Order: sequence, then C-alpha cells, then structure tokens
Amino acid sequence: MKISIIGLNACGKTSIYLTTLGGMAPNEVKDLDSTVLYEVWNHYYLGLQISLWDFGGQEKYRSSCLETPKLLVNSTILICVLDLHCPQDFNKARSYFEDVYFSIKQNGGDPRLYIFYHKYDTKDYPKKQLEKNLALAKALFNSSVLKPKSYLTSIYRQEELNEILRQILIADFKQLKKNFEQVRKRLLNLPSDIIICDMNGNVITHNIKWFTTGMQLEEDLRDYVFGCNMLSHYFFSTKSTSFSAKSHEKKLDLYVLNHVLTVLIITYEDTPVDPSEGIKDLLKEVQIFADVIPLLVAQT
Ligand SMILES: Nc1nc2c(ncn2[C@@H]2O[C@H](COP(=O)(O)OP(=O)(O)OP(=O)(O)O)[C@@H](O)[C@H]2O)c(=O)[nH]1
Ligand SMILES: [Mg+2]
Repeated sequence: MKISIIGLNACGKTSIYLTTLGGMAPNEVKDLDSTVLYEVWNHYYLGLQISLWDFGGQEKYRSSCLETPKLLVNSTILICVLDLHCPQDFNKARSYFEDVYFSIKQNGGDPRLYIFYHKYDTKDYPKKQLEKNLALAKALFNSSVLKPKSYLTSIYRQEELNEILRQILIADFKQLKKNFEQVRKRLLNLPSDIIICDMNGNVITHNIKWFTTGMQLEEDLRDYVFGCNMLSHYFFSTKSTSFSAKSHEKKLDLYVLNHVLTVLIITYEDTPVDPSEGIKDLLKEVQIFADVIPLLVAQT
C-alpha cells in the first residue's frame, strides 16, 4: 500500500509521520529540516506493507514531483496536508492538490483522497483566528471537485491523530473494522492497562489513559514483544503462547496470538484483579481478529 502525503512547505507532513509511525514526541520535531524532493518510509502494519511517501513541499520540489508523474501514479492513498495557521496559502495548497490528483488520474491512477486540516491547535496561534481559518479552508476544499474525506489533525492531539491514521490504513477492510470495534468495546470494561499490538510493535488499540507515545510501542516493550514472538515461533513451535513477568510493583502478562497480534496486560499492586472471564472473552475476540488478518493480507 502506497500512501503519498503532499502539501506546501512546512505544513507538517514529516512531523505527522515522525510523531505517529515514527515514534517521536511532538517536541522532538520542532526544528526539522525541510524535506528534499521526497522521502520514503517503509512499515509493516498488521502484516500489510506500507510505503509512506513524504513529498517535499518547497516550490522546486512541488514542480519536479508534477513533472515526474511516475512518482505518484501508483498511490493507493493521497493525503493533502493543509496548514491551518497559514490562510494566505490556502488557494495555492488547493491548486497543488488538484494538480497532483489530475496528474495521477491522467496516468491511470485512482487514489483514495484525504485532506488533513492540520495544526488544528492553539500552539502560538489564537483560537478565534484558527476557527475562522478552518471555516475558510472547509469552504474552499468543499467546493473542490475532488471531494476528499477530511480530518482535523494536530501533532499535539496525538491519540486522535493515531486513530485517524488507523482508520485510513484499515478503511478497505470492513471485517477488520468490525473486529477492531468489538475488541475496543471489550477493553473498556477491564480494569488492567491493556495494549494490543501487532508483531512489529504497532499499537492497534489500548485502554490506557496516560499512553501517548504515537502508534509505536516504546522500544523496551517492542523488543519484548518481538522476543516473545520469536520464542513462541521457534522454541515453543506454536501459534499462540503466553508469557508472564513480574516485580514487586507490577506484573506483565503477554499473549502471542497467531504470530499476528500480541496482548499485553499490565497490572499494578493496587489494580483490581481482572475477572478471568473478562480476559478470556477478550482473548477470544482478539484471536478472531488475529485469524482474520492473514486472510485479508493475502488478498492484497
Ligand atoms: N502547531 C503545530 N505545529 C506543527 C504541527 N505539525 C508540524 N508542526 C510544525 O511545523 C513545522 C514544519 O513541520 P515539517 O513536518 O517539517 O513540515 P513539512 O510539511 O514536512 O515541510 P517540508 O518538508 O518543507 O515540505 C515544524 O516546526 C513542526 O513542529 C502541528 O500539528 N501543530
Ligand atoms: Mg518534510
């Protein structure tokens, strides 16, 4: 799956990638260098191979990208990022989006279209002006022939941004969306901190209030997930295995399911113990999810 992300210079494209799939915090992306031509980031998400193409937004790179249609033509998804803090550039941003889209169409491509009304936050920007700009942007893009699906985004609204990207990534898989919602509902009723991730450490969903580290698990947990998956595969030679680790203060139970999904359950000294029926039901639900994913990936 190829995702192309376009927009004017400094609208926030690279920051969006780095603070979600790239696992960085918003305050780490303040002084990024401008992207030269384009950069490609490769990822596996739920076993799907994703290439995210981040196109530099400076004038010279925008022109060269339009002059080289083969760079964009096989995009499955085209995301245009609009900087809500720069209303003076809205018209230019819309023209560029249309030019890119028509260039792809002329060359036989047909990507799904999205617009991110980005920097929807009041970091060094007045709220009143932000809302005014948003209304202006919506009027402009709603009147475009492209009719992209729109989202309000900000790297300072991390959980919402993660959720938007998750939705976009699994938008084509109706069954997956259904399984995902069922798992998510079940999580809400359990008192432990629970994270469900894939084998590559992408967080698929969780129920932890303090958890704001993008779409990637932090490195130590990611390594543990990877190690347990390897053990399950090569040492136990089974598709599903459970592991447990504990200190005086906390306990970590980890379930490998089908080598596709991993459930991490973190319990603290003062956490009420999960009802075992609740955990059993959750694992059953996640197992169904884990069984469906390889079938869908095989179809892509
Ligand atoms: N307030 C605010 N600032 C943001 C947001 N996202 C990115 N920025 C800032 O915008 C600046 C430019 O971000 P980049 O990600 O480098 O922009 P870009 O679109 O990749 O720019 P080019 O590579 O030149 O095309 C950085 O200082 C970011 O910290 C956001 O959601 N809100
Ligand atoms: Mg960039």
